[in-house]
Amino acid sequence: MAQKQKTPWDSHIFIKILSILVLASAFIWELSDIVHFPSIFWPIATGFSSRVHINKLTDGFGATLVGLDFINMTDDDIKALEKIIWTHKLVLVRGNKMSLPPVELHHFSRRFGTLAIHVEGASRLQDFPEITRISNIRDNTKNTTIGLSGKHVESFHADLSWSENPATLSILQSVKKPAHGGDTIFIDTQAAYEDLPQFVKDALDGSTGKYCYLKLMKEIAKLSASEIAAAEKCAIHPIFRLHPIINKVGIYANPSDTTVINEVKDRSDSDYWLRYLFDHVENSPHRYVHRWQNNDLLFWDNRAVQHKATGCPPDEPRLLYRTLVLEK
Ligand SMILES: O=C(O)CCC(=O)C(=O)O
Repeated sequence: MAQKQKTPWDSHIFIKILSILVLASAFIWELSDIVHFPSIFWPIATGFSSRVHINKLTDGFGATLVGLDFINMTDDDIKALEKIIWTHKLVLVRGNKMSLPPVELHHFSRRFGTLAIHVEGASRLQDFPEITRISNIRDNTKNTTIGLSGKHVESFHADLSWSENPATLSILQSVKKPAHGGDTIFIDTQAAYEDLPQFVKDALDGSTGKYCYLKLMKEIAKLSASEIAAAEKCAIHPIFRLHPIINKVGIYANPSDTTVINEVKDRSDSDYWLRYLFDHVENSPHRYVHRWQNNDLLFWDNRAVQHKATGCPPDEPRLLYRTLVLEK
């Protein structure tokens, strides 16, 4: 009887060849730190025109970029960075030798779209009103802090969710970190949505919420009358938000701004569901706690994560600069 010819599939040669190729690629990629490969290969790996490495920040979400040169980025580099932010939801750039001066942060941020000017005038940088200070440093002449602090940043939120034109991308740079605390916690709200029981997803599917800036801010006396008038506006947004690029749903309702679920007729039922969602996000295991180093830059997608500051001792100065890229 004729014996069946042995094929590569039979002896698993194909699998072996594939494994060798994968190992070889990993080796070459590691080697690229030492050997200077022609720049033609860089865009294939990351989309950047210069050599940039991407590492994971947590098992679930977030990435660290090493080697990014903010000053000389091409338009394609900006697109590549955007893609990485939408994919990983949160991106850390660490190891910048110098602090990015406000003029560069402003210039760089504008390349992603229109920047917000925050409603709270006292927190704006004088020469660059699109840069907001986040800070506990006191301005004794005005009996306030020079930047947003406390309740403004210490409960989970998505930036500008109270506005009709909220922020898609936030860029936060650490200028002065306190000796203790001052961390920022991020929750992957798309993974948190996945964890919700099906009956909750069904019950709130398609619902919208009323998102108001003054939900917490009205307790804070440092706004001027005109700022209060401007800030009193509320916006309607979905409770669960579909990301238009990534096509995943995330929990957008947040304890900082969401006041009521419009389609739930009974106010106590609405309060119940909101408390349920806020607790679910607060206790979600899909989290990353960022311990700042000076000059760190963090980018995040407000359609995919919520964040809050942990606070720090009031006598330890903390200062960060933030820009927000608007959705439209
Ligand atoms: O201060 C922080 O750690 C977070 C800042 C914040 O909440 C924001 O930029 O919206």
